[in-house]
Amino acid sequence: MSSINYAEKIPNNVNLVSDRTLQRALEHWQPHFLQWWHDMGPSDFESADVYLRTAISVDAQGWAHYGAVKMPDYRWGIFLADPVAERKIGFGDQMGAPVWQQVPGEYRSTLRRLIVTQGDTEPASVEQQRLLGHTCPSLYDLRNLFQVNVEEGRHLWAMVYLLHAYFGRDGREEAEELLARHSGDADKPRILSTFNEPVTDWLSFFCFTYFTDRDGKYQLKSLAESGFDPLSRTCRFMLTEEAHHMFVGETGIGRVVKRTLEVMKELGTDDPKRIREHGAVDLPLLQKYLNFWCSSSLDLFGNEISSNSAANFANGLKGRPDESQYEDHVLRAASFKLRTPQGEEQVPMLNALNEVMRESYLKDCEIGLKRWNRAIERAGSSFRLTLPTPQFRRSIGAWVNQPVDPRGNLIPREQYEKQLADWIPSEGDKAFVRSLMQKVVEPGKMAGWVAPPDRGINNLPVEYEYVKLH
Ligand code: BYC
Repeated sequence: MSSINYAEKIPNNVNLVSDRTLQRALEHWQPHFLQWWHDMGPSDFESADVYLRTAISVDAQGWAHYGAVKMPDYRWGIFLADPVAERKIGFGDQMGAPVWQQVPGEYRSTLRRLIVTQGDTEPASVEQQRLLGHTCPSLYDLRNLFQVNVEEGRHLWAMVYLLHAYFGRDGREEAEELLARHSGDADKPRILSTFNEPVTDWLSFFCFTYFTDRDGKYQLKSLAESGFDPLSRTCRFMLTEEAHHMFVGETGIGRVVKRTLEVMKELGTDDPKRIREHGAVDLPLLQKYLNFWCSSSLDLFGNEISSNSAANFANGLKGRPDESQYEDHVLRAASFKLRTPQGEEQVPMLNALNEVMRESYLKDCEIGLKRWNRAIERAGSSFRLTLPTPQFRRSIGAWVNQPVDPRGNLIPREQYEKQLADWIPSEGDKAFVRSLMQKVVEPGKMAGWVAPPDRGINNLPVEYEYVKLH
């Protein structure tokens, strides 16, 4: 077990004290990070005591330590999963060779780009969620939001550590840039599209943590396979934290469904207008939010055909999630059947790995849908929530700007434009959802559009005062 030394300015299990230059570089970056947190992190809750989980060691028992913390005092640190003895590269043309403890010169810029792209999403999500605290549906939810936020901050630290420790001066410059780009900024936006979308209501937050954090899970899993061992170990530990973020999404949407079903039963109707008048989210409206966030998150896998992904795999930099479940780890002879607007094409598997990942991601997304639909079915409604087809509303790749409906049919563009407001939230839908977003901060009380959770955090009751506001 690697334990974390909390006496140090930057908690870590990478023996930071032994490298004074690195320690000084990170200590120089730390106040910039704190200033960014103050300027761009959760607004107006700096003096609140939040019941947060902090990692105190990286093994299964010790990584989650709970206690009341003011967010600016959160101990953001650098934690890597324990090394695997004699680990070998598990895929690509160098399969079986020992993993690298240093960055191979020929892969330096590619690895830096991958780490920067990953790192950029972490502070971006905190910025996107900056104002949500003001409309929290309960203290339980407020605490979960802040837990997600501080951990995204820690994930930024994880990537900044790699940049500082392994990429010299350009790594340090990239670390500064990670604090200089901002979500939705006209001049310096975040790198990936979804991370510039506003997340201004809690329905979007639940969808974001369900769909977008799940992209995080898949990308981190594929980087956890990397032949660059420090990146692999970093991502392995990040995945333990990521699971909670998706839990927030899955149970959040589940609680919205539950509350809607209660209102439907109470009113004896599934008429969206009546349900909205009663202050709940009708199921067709929820479907629109799922369509929006799922399709946006699908873009995060990149182009269907990508020479980047082929090279990353062949060179051992980025594998497939759970690489060991596959039989062929080289893929030089394999091909993939790809659906394009022009018809089906047989393409080299190596070039189609973004699509392979997108497909397995979508399968994972189905899990929550099944659970929510079971609840809907049990309540006697014939409505079913679905995922949009991956060809719907794509802004990258073979299907970019193609008029495809959520079921995957290519339809006349005019019809598509007209119907889009039936498939993703219209301005009116968004205004309605915003009208539901009223702050509820009495311990144990919930906003009327969402059911209480089944249980509280860390065996505490739901009524516990998870955030003490001052
Ligand atoms: N928006 O060859 P292609 C998370 C760029 S989420 C804008 O298809 P490739 C989290 C692409 O970067 C996980 N640009 O790309 C979740 C490339 O540009 P360059 C984040 C896009 O390399 C919630 C160019 O288009 N981690 O952790 O095969 C909260 C050519 O595209 C987009 C990662 O993404 C887009 N949607 O694949 C907090 C892992 N898509 O490089 C956190 C690291 C593509 O030619 N990143 N482009 O200038 C990667 O593995 C890859 O960069 C991508 C793209 C999978 C993103």
